[in-house]
Amino acid sequence: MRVAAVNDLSGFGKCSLVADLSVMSAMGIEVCPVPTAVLSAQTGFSHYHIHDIEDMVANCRNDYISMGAEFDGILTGYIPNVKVADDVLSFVSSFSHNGAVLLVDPVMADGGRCYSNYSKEMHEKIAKLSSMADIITPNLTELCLLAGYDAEFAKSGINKKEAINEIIAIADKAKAHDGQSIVVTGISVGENSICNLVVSPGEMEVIECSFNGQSYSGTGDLLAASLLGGVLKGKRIVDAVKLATEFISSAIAETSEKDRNYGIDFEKSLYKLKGGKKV
Ligand code: PXL
Repeated sequence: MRVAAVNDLSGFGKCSLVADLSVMSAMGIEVCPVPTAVLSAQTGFSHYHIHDIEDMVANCRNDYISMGAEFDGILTGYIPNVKVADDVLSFVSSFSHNGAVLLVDPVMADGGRCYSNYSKEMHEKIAKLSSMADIITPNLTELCLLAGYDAEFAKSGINKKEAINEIIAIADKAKAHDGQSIVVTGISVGENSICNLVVSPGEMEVIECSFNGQSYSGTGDLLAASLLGGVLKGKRIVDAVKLATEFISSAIAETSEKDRNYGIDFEKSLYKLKGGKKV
């Protein structure tokens, strides 16, 4: 099994390619990193630099075409700008064939707030990319943006279980084609509980777990990588999300860091994805 992980490399934040490589390698999957950007730290930190590697995705695409490379899965995540977004669209068009599973994490926003690189043009590119995907993994803010729904909804009014029905309706609007599965990540359902919602052809499930009130960097990336890994290993989407949720909850329980920007101590919980025992 081989996955192209089209994502950024951030020195601090335990997100993006750090999550993709760690998680899917632990699951026995070869990961080819296709860096969209190199950052000193993820953009939630007050000091960070984005290094310009604008031609990297296009160069990877050209070289992999020359090599005749094939992928069983493609995961896309953070995209820094419109030029790279166009190259990611071309990369995906070139390699999402022969049954390759395309998972798009439409990284744009969180907690009702858009990331610093968000713009109308970026929105259009990410919406186009999402429309090509077999699976998308938006958080609630990103789901609202994709569905053309007021992102204010993600800031307020979600602390109630009744809101789940409204979120299912928004997911239906965001769905680009009948075969698409949407996994809405990190929905808060009360003070001590959080859930991931799966809206998939023929199945719908709310997967709930306990919540310590902190929203850590990289958890969306860890979920996307373990979900794609699980699906490539033959799991149903619901079962793959259950395993991913258990992995992330266990990692949060092991986390001593208080600053959300540094991410979670997932290393000690990777054994759960391997189906092994704690070491
Ligand atoms: O985890 C999402 C993400 C990925 N990559 C970068 C980010 C963020 C969220 O802030 O800044 C660089």
